[in-house]
Amino acid sequence: MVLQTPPRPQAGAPTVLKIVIAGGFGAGKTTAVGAVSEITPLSTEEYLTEASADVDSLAGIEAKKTTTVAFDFGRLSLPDAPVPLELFLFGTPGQDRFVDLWYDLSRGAVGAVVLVDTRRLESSFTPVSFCEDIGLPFVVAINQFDGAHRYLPEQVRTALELPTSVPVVTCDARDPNHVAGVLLTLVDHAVKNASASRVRHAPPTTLQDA
Ligand SMILES: Nc1nc2c(ncn2[C@@H]2O[C@H](COP(=O)(O)OP(=O)(O)OP(=O)(O)O)[C@@H](O)[C@H]2O)c(=O)[nH]1
Ligand SMILES: [Mg+2]
Repeated sequence: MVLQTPPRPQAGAPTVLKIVIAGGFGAGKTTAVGAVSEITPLSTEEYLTEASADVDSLAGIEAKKTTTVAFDFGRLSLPDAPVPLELFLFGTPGQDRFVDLWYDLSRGAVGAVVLVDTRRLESSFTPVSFCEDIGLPFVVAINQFDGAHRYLPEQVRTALELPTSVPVVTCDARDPNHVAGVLLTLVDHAVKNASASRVRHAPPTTLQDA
């Protein structure tokens, strides 16, 4: 049997990165993937029913009719980024009970955007802890819903007990330019994180360093 080696990436070919769009129930994950995707996004929306009313609180998002039950998928090419990029976006389901899926969706990802709805900040704690626990670089993007109080990024950082190394930005998840900007912030953060960890784990260069 002849084993075929995979084709080498061609010079100038975009770097393909997998990115997770995380966040609490109703934070705007499906909206963000749909806003920025250049293909018709794959979504797995199901209607909310009375059966979930006790567990999936709609306080503040009473107009919400559906919820993601598996994942969202979208794709975004950024040929003009400093390094041409092709981003594969995977939106998670929001509820904590889907945490097994969060693990599956995060496999091989370079990082995550954690979308935050400040009216329901408590729903952001689990996705933030999840990223911290599995060592997935992440940025926090405050999705500024109409009528919601405008908290400063530093206030949200304090409330979520985030170190200064984690970027906190604001966005409107319905705006493709905003979402693309957040994604670039994440890629930049993930690259810096990877370089820092390479330096931390670099083998000693002299015996004295050992
Ligand atoms: N005003 C406003 N509405 C938004 C924004 N982002 C999302 N929405 C609305 O908020 C609702 C929830 O958005 P989704 O994108 O379904 O949220 P989600 O995080 O995917 O929700 P789950 O998958 O159920 O966890 C929808 O009705 C959106 O139209 C925003 O930036 N501003
Ligand atoms: Mg969704």
